[in-house]
Amino acid sequence: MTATAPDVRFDEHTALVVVDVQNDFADPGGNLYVDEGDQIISTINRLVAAAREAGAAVVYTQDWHPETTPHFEKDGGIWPVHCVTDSWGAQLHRDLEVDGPIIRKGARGEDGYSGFTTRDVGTGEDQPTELQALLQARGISDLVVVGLAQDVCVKETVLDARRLGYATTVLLDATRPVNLEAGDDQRAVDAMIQAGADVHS
Ligand code: VGL
Ligand code: ZN
Repeated sequence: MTATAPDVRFDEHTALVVVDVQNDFADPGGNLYVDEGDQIISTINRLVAAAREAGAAVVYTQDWHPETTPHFEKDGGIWPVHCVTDSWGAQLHRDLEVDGPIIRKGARGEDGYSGFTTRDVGTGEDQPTELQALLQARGISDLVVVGLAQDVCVKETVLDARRLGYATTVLLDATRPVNLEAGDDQRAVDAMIQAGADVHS
Protein backbone atom coordinates (compact mmCIF):
# COMPACT_ATOMS: atom_id res chain seq x y z
CA MET A 1 0.00 0.00 0.00
CA THR A 2 1.15 3.57 -0.55
CA ALA A 3 -0.08 6.83 0.92
CA THR A 4 0.78 10.46 0.41
CA ALA A 5 1.18 13.36 2.81
CA PRO A 6 2.72 16.78 2.09
CA ASP A 7 4.37 15.89 -1.20
CA VAL A 8 5.76 12.52 -0.25
CA ARG A 9 5.04 8.88 -0.99
CA PHE A 10 5.43 6.23 1.65
CA ASP A 11 5.65 2.49 1.19
CA GLU A 12 7.08 -0.56 3.00
CA HIS A 13 10.61 0.24 1.85
CA THR A 14 10.55 3.76 3.25
CA ALA A 15 11.28 5.05 6.72
CA LEU A 16 10.26 8.42 8.10
CA VAL A 17 13.16 9.60 10.29
CA VAL A 18 12.06 12.16 12.89
CA VAL A 19 15.17 13.91 14.18
CA ASP A 20 15.42 15.34 17.71
CA VAL A 21 11.93 16.78 18.28
CA GLN A 22 12.79 17.25 21.94
CA ASN A 23 11.79 19.93 24.42
CA ASP A 24 15.17 21.67 24.42
CA PHE A 25 14.84 22.26 20.66
CA ALA A 26 11.09 22.30 20.08
CA ASP A 27 9.64 23.99 23.17
CA PRO A 28 9.98 27.78 23.59
CA GLY A 29 11.13 27.05 27.17
CA GLY A 30 13.92 24.75 25.94
CA ASN A 31 17.62 25.52 26.46
CA LEU A 32 18.39 25.49 22.72
CA TYR A 33 15.01 26.44 21.34
CA VAL A 34 15.02 26.48 17.55
CA ASP A 35 12.86 29.34 16.34
CA GLU A 36 9.42 27.98 15.32
CA GLY A 37 10.52 24.49 16.33
CA ASP A 38 7.08 23.85 17.82
CA GLN A 39 5.36 24.81 14.57
CA ILE A 40 6.53 21.74 12.66
CA ILE A 41 5.04 19.19 15.05
CA SER A 42 1.55 19.02 13.53
CA THR A 43 3.06 18.57 10.07
CA ILE A 44 5.29 15.79 11.39
CA ASN A 45 2.30 14.11 13.04
CA ARG A 46 0.49 14.05 9.68
CA LEU A 47 3.56 12.47 8.12
CA VAL A 48 3.73 9.88 10.89
CA ALA A 49 0.09 8.96 10.27
CA ALA A 50 0.60 8.73 6.51
CA ALA A 51 3.74 6.63 6.96
CA ARG A 52 2.04 4.18 9.31
CA GLU A 53 -0.95 3.89 7.02
CA ALA A 54 1.33 2.95 4.13
CA GLY A 55 3.27 0.37 6.14
CA ALA A 56 6.38 2.54 6.22
CA ALA A 57 8.67 2.53 9.24
CA VAL A 58 8.82 5.51 11.58
CA VAL A 59 11.96 6.03 13.67
CA TYR A 60 12.94 8.82 16.03
CA THR A 61 16.28 10.13 17.15
CA GLN A 62 16.95 11.70 20.51
CA ASP A 63 19.98 13.83 21.38
CA TRP A 64 21.13 12.33 24.69
CA HIS A 65 24.08 13.97 26.42
CA PRO A 66 25.85 13.45 29.73
CA GLU A 67 26.04 16.50 32.02
CA THR A 68 29.64 17.06 31.00
CA THR A 69 30.66 16.73 27.35
CA PRO A 70 32.98 18.64 24.97
CA HIS A 71 29.74 19.25 23.01
CA PHE A 72 28.78 21.93 25.55
CA GLU A 73 30.18 25.46 25.62
CA LYS A 74 30.93 25.21 29.35
CA ASP A 75 33.18 22.20 28.57
CA GLY A 76 34.94 23.69 25.54
CA GLY A 77 32.31 23.12 22.83
CA ILE A 78 29.85 25.46 21.16
CA TRP A 79 26.38 24.65 22.51
CA PRO A 80 24.49 25.62 25.63
CA VAL A 81 23.68 22.67 27.87
CA HIS A 82 20.81 20.73 26.27
CA CYS A 83 19.23 17.27 26.10
CA VAL A 84 20.93 16.00 29.22
CA THR A 85 20.12 12.35 29.93
CA ASP A 86 16.72 11.91 31.61
CA SER A 87 16.04 15.68 31.82
CA TRP A 88 12.79 17.36 30.73
CA GLY A 89 14.70 19.00 27.88
CA ALA A 90 15.72 15.62 26.49
CA GLN A 91 12.17 14.28 26.33
CA LEU A 92 10.42 14.11 23.00
CA HIS A 93 7.90 16.96 22.79
CA ARG A 94 4.57 16.02 24.36
CA ASP A 95 2.62 16.91 21.20
CA LEU A 96 4.71 14.62 19.00
CA GLU A 97 3.06 11.39 17.87
CA VAL A 98 5.53 8.68 18.87
CA ASP A 99 4.95 5.40 17.06
CA GLY A 100 8.26 3.66 16.47
CA PRO A 101 11.72 2.99 17.88
CA ILE A 102 13.87 5.75 19.36
CA ILE A 103 17.59 5.93 18.65
CA ARG A 104 19.64 7.83 21.23
CA LYS A 105 22.89 9.53 20.25
CA GLY A 106 25.62 11.36 22.10
CA ALA A 107 25.36 9.28 25.26
CA ARG A 108 29.09 8.57 25.46
CA GLY A 109 30.02 12.26 25.28
CA GLU A 110 30.47 12.46 21.51
CA ASP A 111 28.74 15.17 19.45
CA GLY A 112 26.36 12.67 17.93
CA TYR A 113 24.95 15.03 15.31
CA SER A 114 24.07 12.25 12.87
CA GLY A 115 21.49 9.62 13.70
CA PHE A 116 23.76 7.09 11.97
CA THR A 117 27.18 7.56 13.51
CA THR A 118 28.79 8.52 16.75
CA ARG A 119 32.36 9.67 17.05
CA ASP A 120 34.41 8.19 19.84
CA VAL A 121 35.82 11.23 21.66
CA GLY A 122 38.96 9.29 22.59
CA THR A 123 39.92 7.72 19.26
CA GLY A 124 38.07 10.09 16.91
CA GLU A 125 36.63 7.06 15.13
CA ASP A 126 33.08 6.95 13.78
CA GLN A 127 30.89 4.12 14.94
CA PRO A 128 27.44 3.23 13.66
CA THR A 129 24.36 3.66 15.89
CA GLU A 130 21.60 1.03 15.83
CA LEU A 131 19.78 3.05 13.19
CA GLN A 132 21.40 1.47 10.18
CA ALA A 133 21.00 -2.10 11.46
CA LEU A 134 17.37 -1.40 12.20
CA LEU A 135 16.72 -0.04 8.69
CA GLN A 136 18.63 -2.89 7.07
CA ALA A 137 16.69 -5.50 9.01
CA ARG A 138 13.48 -4.02 7.63
CA GLY A 139 14.70 -3.80 4.04
CA ILE A 140 14.45 -0.02 3.96
CA SER A 141 15.94 1.71 0.90
CA ASP A 142 14.31 5.16 1.08
CA LEU A 143 14.27 7.75 3.84
CA VAL A 144 12.20 10.84 4.48
CA VAL A 145 13.97 13.03 7.02
CA VAL A 146 12.31 15.76 9.11
CA GLY A 147 12.85 17.44 12.49
CA LEU A 148 15.44 19.61 14.22
CA ALA A 149 17.67 21.25 13.55
CA GLN A 150 17.73 21.50 9.76
CA ASP A 151 21.31 22.79 9.60
CA VAL A 152 22.76 20.53 12.31
CA CYS A 153 21.37 17.07 13.05
CA VAL A 154 19.01 16.83 10.07
CA LYS A 155 21.86 17.80 7.75
CA GLU A 156 24.36 15.35 9.27
CA THR A 157 21.83 12.53 9.27
CA VAL A 158 21.01 13.20 5.61
CA LEU A 159 24.69 13.33 4.59
CA ASP A 160 25.32 9.98 6.30
CA ALA A 161 22.17 8.53 4.74
CA ARG A 162 23.48 9.46 1.30
CA ARG A 163 26.92 7.99 2.09
CA LEU A 164 25.14 4.78 3.04
CA GLY A 165 23.21 4.80 -0.22
CA TYR A 166 19.67 5.59 0.93
CA ALA A 167 17.43 7.48 -1.48
CA THR A 168 16.79 10.44 0.79
CA THR A 169 14.11 13.13 0.81
CA VAL A 170 14.13 16.14 3.12
CA LEU A 171 10.89 18.05 3.72
CA LEU A 172 11.96 21.56 4.68
CA ASP A 173 8.48 22.52 5.92
CA ALA A 174 8.90 19.90 8.61
CA THR A 175 12.31 21.23 9.73
CA ARG A 176 13.66 24.49 11.18
CA PRO A 177 17.28 25.72 11.29
CA VAL A 178 19.21 26.98 14.32
CA ASN A 179 21.37 29.33 12.17
CA LEU A 180 24.25 29.66 14.60
CA GLU A 181 25.82 31.65 11.74
CA ALA A 182 23.63 33.53 9.27
CA GLY A 183 23.15 31.44 6.14
CA ASP A 184 23.75 28.05 7.77
CA ASP A 185 20.30 26.98 6.60
CA GLN A 186 21.03 27.68 2.93
CA ARG A 187 24.48 26.08 3.19
CA ALA A 188 22.86 22.99 4.68
CA VAL A 189 20.34 22.82 1.83
CA ASP A 190 23.18 23.16 -0.70
CA ALA A 191 25.22 20.42 1.01
CA MET A 192 22.28 18.02 1.13
CA ILE A 193 21.44 18.61 -2.55
CA GLN A 194 25.12 18.22 -3.45
CA ALA A 195 25.07 14.87 -1.66
CA GLY A 196 22.18 13.75 -3.83
CA ALA A 197 19.27 14.29 -1.45
CA ASP A 198 15.91 15.37 -2.78
CA VAL A 199 15.25 18.56 -0.82
CA HIS A 200 11.91 20.29 -1.11
CA SER A 201 9.27 22.14 0.84
C1 VGL B 1 21.50 19.55 17.63
C2 VGL B 1 22.88 21.24 18.27
C3 VGL B 1 23.44 20.44 19.23
C4 VGL B 1 20.40 19.07 16.75
C5 VGL B 1 22.05 18.73 18.59
O1 VGL B 1 19.64 18.19 17.14
O2 VGL B 1 20.28 19.62 15.63
N1 VGL B 1 21.92 20.79 17.48
N2 VGL B 1 23.01 19.18 19.37
ZN1 ZN C 1 23.41 18.03 21.12
